[in-house]
Amino acid sequence: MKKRVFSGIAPTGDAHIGNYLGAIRQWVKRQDDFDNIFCIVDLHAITVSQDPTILKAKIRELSGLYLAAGIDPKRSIVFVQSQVSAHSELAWILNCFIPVGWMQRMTQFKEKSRKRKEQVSTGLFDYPALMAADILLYDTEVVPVGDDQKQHVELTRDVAQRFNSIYGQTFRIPESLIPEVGARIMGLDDPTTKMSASETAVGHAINLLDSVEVIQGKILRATTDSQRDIVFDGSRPGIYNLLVIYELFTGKSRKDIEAHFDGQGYAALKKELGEVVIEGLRPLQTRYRELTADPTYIDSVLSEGADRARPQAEKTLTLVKERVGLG
Ligand code: ATP
Ligand code: LTN
Repeated sequence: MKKRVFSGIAPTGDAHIGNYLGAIRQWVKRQDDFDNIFCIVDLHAITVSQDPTILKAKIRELSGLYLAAGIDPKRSIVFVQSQVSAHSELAWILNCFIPVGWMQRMTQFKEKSRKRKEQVSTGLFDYPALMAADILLYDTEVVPVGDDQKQHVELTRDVAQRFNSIYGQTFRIPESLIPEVGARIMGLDDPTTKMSASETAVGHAINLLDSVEVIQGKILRATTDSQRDIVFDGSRPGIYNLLVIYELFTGKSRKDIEAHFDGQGYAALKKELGEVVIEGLRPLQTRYRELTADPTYIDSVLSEGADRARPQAEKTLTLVKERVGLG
């Protein structure tokens, strides 16, 4: 029996190379090692305000990107979170077992609420309870995510343990799986902040569907420093981030990369990095265009995915309700 994997991405903004290198590419690489469920977490998307027409389109776009990146719907379940109502139901129940103090410690909430000028929703605060429900519904053992989600997986473990200690063994305790390199790709405009879909500055992120010209332009304008050496030095975040992206797209060793750029300037690095990223994304972009040429294909994959996920989720939900004494 393979271990169960569950992971997801919110269909907010444009998917970027941080999502790809930190999450999607890892899922694809280890697709055969696990029994996978990959979700498009649209209920998480509405924790911040969304335009309905755009949200609907982004759900299909992100699904298409999962498939174009190599997620095979025959080997992995791909579905949209809101199509399986057990996610919302279990999130409510788990809410009742999560002390407010745990939620208040979540750094993602603190950062997101600090940045937002408009009102912060209760949903944004409660985001980790819904994520815990996603994971716990499917007896998940492994949650492959970027570095920023580690704390949410910890909270998931804590609430699962708490529930189990009150009601007896109900949930399996999951673990996060975080890549050694690429778990935290930084913004090109500001290499001290994580590349993020909700950051709207034009030069911030390389999006997976960006054109050749846009990718080149963003990399050429990336923030660096006033030094010269092209070496992996964590204390120089701009150059370090560009080199990590280069490393991940080429698969070359750090030693070889440093030797390759020895004596060259930042302009040479940026030019070559642009080419490497463009070539690295080309197969995904081509496949994306092929897949989306048939407008019904993605919806059929999603509907089949939800049909496969639903019975598993309902089984867990029924057990939980019984344990709690509901109904
Ligand atoms: P938002 O800022 O709107 O929350 P995001 O760009 O951070 O969005 P998420 O939907 O939160 O993206 O993340 C989806 C997956 O991609 C998660 O596994 C997350 O850890 C990973 N991820 C997101 N940003 C990065 C990044 N900069 N580097 C590596 N992994 C990332
Ligand atoms: N919060 C995650 C997205 C997410 C997720 C999940 C990831 C929602 N539910 C379950 C793994 C497992 C994020 O990346 N922002």
